[in-house]
Amino acid sequence: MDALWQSILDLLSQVVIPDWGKLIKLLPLGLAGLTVLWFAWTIRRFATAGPTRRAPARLTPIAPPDLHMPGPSYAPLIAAVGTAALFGGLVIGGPAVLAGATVLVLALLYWGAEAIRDFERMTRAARPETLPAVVHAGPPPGVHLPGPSFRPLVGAIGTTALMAGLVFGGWVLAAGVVILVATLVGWLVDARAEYTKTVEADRTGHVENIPEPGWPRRFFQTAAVIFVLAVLIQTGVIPPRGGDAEGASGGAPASSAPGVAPATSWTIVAKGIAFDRREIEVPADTPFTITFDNQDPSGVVHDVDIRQADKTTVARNQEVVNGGASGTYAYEGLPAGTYVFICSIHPIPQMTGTLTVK
Ligand SMILES: [Cu+2]
Repeated sequence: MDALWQSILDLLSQVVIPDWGKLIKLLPLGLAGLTVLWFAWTIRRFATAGPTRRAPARLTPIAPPDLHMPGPSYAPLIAAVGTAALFGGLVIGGPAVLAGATVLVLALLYWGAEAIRDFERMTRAARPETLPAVVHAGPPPGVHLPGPSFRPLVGAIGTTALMAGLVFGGWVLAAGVVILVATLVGWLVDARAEYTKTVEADRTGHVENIPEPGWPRRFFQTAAVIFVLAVLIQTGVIPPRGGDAEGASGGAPASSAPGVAPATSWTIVAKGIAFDRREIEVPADTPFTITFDNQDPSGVVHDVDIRQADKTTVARNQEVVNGGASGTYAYEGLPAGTYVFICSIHPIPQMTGTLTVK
């Protein structure tokens, strides 16, 4: 009897004190089963649903007479393929980007062509045989339109030159100011001429436009020459004072060069994008200094680097000094030999000198 009772208790304990760990593991399975059951039930409902519509059968849509419905088109599908190609290209990178972009552009062009064709067909259908001829010879009476003018275009170019001048400073800025001022003066001249015509109209009762301008070719040419010259001077390709500057500042040190005595401190002045001396001499393996005075306008920076005689291999590198400032460069000693000292910003003859180390 006891054994029977015990077996009943064991059986009940399975239900009363369940093994939660095992049951929780069954939860996803249970949910999946429920989902499958729900789908099965839904599919069955659809399969067995009878006709539920009581209204009359749906009519085939017919657009009202004035409305045009575009026909079916593959363009959106093709454009989607093109977009996918572009994104694929972006993922793969390299030439695939170009290929993807090409596919997309072609797809959009196709879409555009289709739309234009559609539009033209529609307008052709809607257009009456003859259009009413409404051709105005000019503006309505009482309205005066000024004639065409190149001033806004030229003004934009002048402003661009001025902005470039603000960025690069110095001579480019001067050129920008000159070009813009010339533009604005020309604009004022035009405005004055128009005003004169308006005053004249008080007498005659009719406003005449100032003569139609031709292409301002001479202005463009002059402005281009001024701007290019300024850029060349600014970059040091052309010395601002021409040949006489080279003769004055370049000739004198050259003639006194043989008399240069070795020293451990030197002073070099930079002016007009040129060094004032082109020969210095220092003792071998001895530190030396160069006091560098940049007398060019602010924004025109120079430095004094030391390079091997090939003018390319850097031996000692220095920071730049801004125009209007001066500084002292300290150099570590160099082995005996011939070097050049050079401005790395303007590696031109006027900013290159010989450094003899003895
Ligand atoms: Cu320089």
